[in-house]
Amino acid sequence: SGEEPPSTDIITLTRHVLNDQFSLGAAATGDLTLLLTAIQTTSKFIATNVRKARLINLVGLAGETNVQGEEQKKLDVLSNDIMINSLRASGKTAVLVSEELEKAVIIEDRYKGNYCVVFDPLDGSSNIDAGVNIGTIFGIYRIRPGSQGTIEDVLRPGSEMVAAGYTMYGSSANLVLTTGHGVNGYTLDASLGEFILTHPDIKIPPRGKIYSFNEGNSMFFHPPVVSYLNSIKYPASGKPYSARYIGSMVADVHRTLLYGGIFGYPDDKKAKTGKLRLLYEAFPMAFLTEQAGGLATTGTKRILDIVPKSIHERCPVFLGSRDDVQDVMKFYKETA
Ligand code: AHM
Ligand code: MG
Repeated sequence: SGEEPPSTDIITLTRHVLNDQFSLGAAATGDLTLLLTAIQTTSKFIATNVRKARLINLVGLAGETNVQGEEQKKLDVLSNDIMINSLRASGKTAVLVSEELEKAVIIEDRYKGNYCVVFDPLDGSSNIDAGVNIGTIFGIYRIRPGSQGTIEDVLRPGSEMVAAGYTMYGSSANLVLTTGHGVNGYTLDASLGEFILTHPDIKIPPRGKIYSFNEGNSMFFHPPVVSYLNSIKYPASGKPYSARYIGSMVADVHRTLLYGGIFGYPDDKKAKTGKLRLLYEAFPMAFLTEQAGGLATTGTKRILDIVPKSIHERCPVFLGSRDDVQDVMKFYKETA
């Protein structure tokens, strides 16, 4: 029988997004496609560097010098730099917000475009040295009509994002994306250097069997969270949930999208507004989760409805399977 010939009709991320744009007809300019191309390039760069981090001494603290006497950049600093450079050079952005930078970057006229990108260049960086999955998270707004690109263009509810996604750097690099028409997952084919559609139309199961919280913080948790966790650990059915917590939001959310269940990082007596950042962690993940048929709440409020007051603010997060997230919300209602 011999070997199968290779497929000559591969669906790359760019082709897939372009196809979406074709279906929009005249409204589409191709700008978003070009912006996403820039994001793909940064993900390929970061994936490559995460992989060779051990070899070329990217692990560890920034400020160290290598044998040639060159300054070594920490992976998260490097990831931030490549994203800023590449997004600016795309000519499609007006405002950039990065977890790594205290202030928003306002793009100069020469390169200015119509989109704003909020991102965490390398989330879960405490996991880098152990070789555990990490990722890049991003959200995209279109600037408001008539705006020249100011911070007000990103201080808007997550429901106004036009696209969001993440790339997870694991055994392979997986880019998961929504442009508001469902969620698709792409896997980097390293030999082609392209993200190939491998997980079309991801849908979260309506109920899962896994919960994902940092329960080490239990002594600080508020009563609704404690009661909820007890309800899944000591259920009347006698079938408790399994615990899975990687401590990398991208990896924990990725598993939740594929297998179902619930991921939570609540506010508590110590972290008064939770830990995760609203703009470039909670919003993109909430957008993806809803587009996959799940829910994302602070416990009492839909995450995508929050209006940010500042670019680095935090918010409590519960997201995942619809029924599981509704269960948490019930406990919040009961104790209100
Ligand atoms: P970081 O942006 O400093 O990497 O922190 C965000 C990470 C998330 O990836 C993860 O969900 C969370 O912090 C884990 O926090 P903790 O170690 O408190 O459980
Ligand atoms: Mg982060």
